[in-house]
Amino acid sequence: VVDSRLQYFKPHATKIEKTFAEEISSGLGTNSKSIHPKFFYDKKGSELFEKICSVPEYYPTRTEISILKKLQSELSSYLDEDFRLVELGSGSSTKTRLILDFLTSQKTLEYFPIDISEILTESSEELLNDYQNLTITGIIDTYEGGLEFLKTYDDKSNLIIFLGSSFGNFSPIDGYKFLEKVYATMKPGDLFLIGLDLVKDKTILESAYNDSEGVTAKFNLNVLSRINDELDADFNLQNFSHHAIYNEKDQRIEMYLKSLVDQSIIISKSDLELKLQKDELIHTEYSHKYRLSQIHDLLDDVGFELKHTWLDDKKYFSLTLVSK
Ligand code: AVI
Repeated sequence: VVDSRLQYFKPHATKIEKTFAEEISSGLGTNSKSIHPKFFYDKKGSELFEKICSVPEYYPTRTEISILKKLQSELSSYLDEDFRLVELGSGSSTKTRLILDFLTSQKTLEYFPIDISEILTESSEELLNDYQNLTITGIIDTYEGGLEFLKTYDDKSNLIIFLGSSFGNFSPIDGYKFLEKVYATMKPGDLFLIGLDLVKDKTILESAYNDSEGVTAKFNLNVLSRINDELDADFNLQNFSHHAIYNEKDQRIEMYLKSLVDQSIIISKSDLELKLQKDELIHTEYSHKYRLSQIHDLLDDVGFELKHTWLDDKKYFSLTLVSK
């Protein structure tokens, strides 16, 4: 029964694998060294991210959940009779359950999760067991690849959701291009729901990315283990530390891996010998925080029509619904 309700597509599998070695080579083979945050999410990294979501200091997940609970009933009034739910960066789909709870209560829903991590297959099977009124087309790909694939389905309208402030991990330029891509994929009447973290006190922000259990540190360092395993490299994780600070001017958490010694690392599959000095930083992530007016201006600039913004009581996090 489950099988007939589930299918997977990996539209650009070979391209994704090739890109890893190349992107590591170009990111680390320059003076200002960086590793793109999309590479955090191997199986172990995705599991660590799930753990981050429940550490006490990391407020975004539980805050977004509290808002999703509020908007459940209100969202229905914006939706067509028949539509498809598309999720960008679905991960474990935990938060999606809050939306599925009410969208599948009356009729069958088609769900298209898009995620670069294989975690998608596990979460899809769990969802099908828990929701009878659900069919799933899982797309294992980048956001862009998944959106491209979605374009080939023009039978019904789409509600595209992008939760967790994952948008904040883009650089401003890439973020803008991404929104343009979402907009271009949408048909008139399609809806886009985006969850974004808001600017707040620096101490709250820095604690969220420096949790006392050290889960964020493990998550950050895990990308080096991944490079060791997949690209035949010899990073010694003991020689690095996690470093996360809030840059008030640019409104973003900046996450780095700091080299604790002078060292040289071989990354065989990227054809690279990486030399690092003591205290040198490898940039691994930006996590931008927004003011409400900036969110509205940004979405408006791309061409979206604003429908509604929901907030929590402390105004820590936002969910904004727009249409094309
Ligand atoms: C996935 N993304 C929105 C998380 C964030 O808060 O930027 C990733 C993360 N990095 C460290 N903690 C969480």
